[in-house]
Amino acid sequence: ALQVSAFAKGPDPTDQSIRAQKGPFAVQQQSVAAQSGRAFNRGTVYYPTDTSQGTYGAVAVIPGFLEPEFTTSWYGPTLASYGFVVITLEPNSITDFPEPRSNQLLAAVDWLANESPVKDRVDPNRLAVMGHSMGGGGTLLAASKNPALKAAIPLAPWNMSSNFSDVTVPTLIIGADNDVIAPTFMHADPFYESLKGNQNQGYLKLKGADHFTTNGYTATVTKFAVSWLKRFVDDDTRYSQFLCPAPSPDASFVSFKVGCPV
Ligand code: 9J3
Repeated sequence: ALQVSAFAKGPDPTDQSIRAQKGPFAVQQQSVAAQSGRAFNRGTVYYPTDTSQGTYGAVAVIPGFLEPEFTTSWYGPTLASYGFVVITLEPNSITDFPEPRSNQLLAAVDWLANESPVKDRVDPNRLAVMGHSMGGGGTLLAASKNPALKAAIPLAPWNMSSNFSDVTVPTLIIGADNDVIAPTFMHADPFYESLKGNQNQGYLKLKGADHFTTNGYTATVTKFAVSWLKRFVDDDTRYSQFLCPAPSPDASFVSFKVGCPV
C-alpha cells in the first residue's frame, strides 16, 4: 500500500478497528520510580514491543485534582497498543493546580525521549501531552509553552484562564455534556473558542457524560484520541477520514467540531 508518511504504522484503520480498547501492537510496561532532581513524580511506561518499524511518537498523560495515576491509566496500554510510547504519571502532588501539571507533562515527554529506558524507541521530535481536568488545563498550558509538541488532548479540562489563543499545537479538547465539576460552558467551550481560529483544533463533546467519563475506556474517546494522535504525531493521513468532514453526532457525543481539512 502507498505509504502516507514515514511514521505511519499499523494496518489501514477502519471506523470499527479504532474503537477497540486494544490496537494492533503488543505492549509491555515498566514502572518508573520517583527520582530526586526530576521534575515529575513516578509513573508507568507502556510501549510497543515491536522494534522493526522505526521510532514511535511519545505521549505523557496526567490526571486531575486529587486523582492518583490509576484514574487515567487506561490510556497507557490502549494508546501504546495503537503504536505510541506512553507514560502515565502520578502528579507531584495530588493538589497541584494546572501550572505545575504542565511542567510535569513537559518534563515527562523530554525524559521519555532522552533519558528513559525506552528512549531508543522514541522519536524526540514527535511528542504529545494529555491530561484530565486540572491535568487538561496543564495540557493546554504545556501546548502554550512548547509549540514543538505535535498534539495535545485535554480531557474534561479545567483552568482558571480561558484564553488559549496562543496555542498552535493541534489540540483536541474532549468535554462532557453533564460535567458539573468542570462545566463545559465555563471551561471546554471557551477554551475551544479561543483555539479554533488556529489550524488543526478540535472539540469533541461527549453525550450523557460526566466529569469522570474520560477516566475509563470508551469506544468514542478511543476513536477520536487515536485518530488525533495518528494524524498529528505520526502525520498519518489515513486517519483524516475519521475527523473530516466532522462526523455527525451519535448516541455517544453531542458534537464534534474541527477546522477541516486536517
Ligand atoms: O482536576 C479537577 O478535577 C478539577 C476539579 C475542580 O473543580 O477543582 C477545583 C478545586
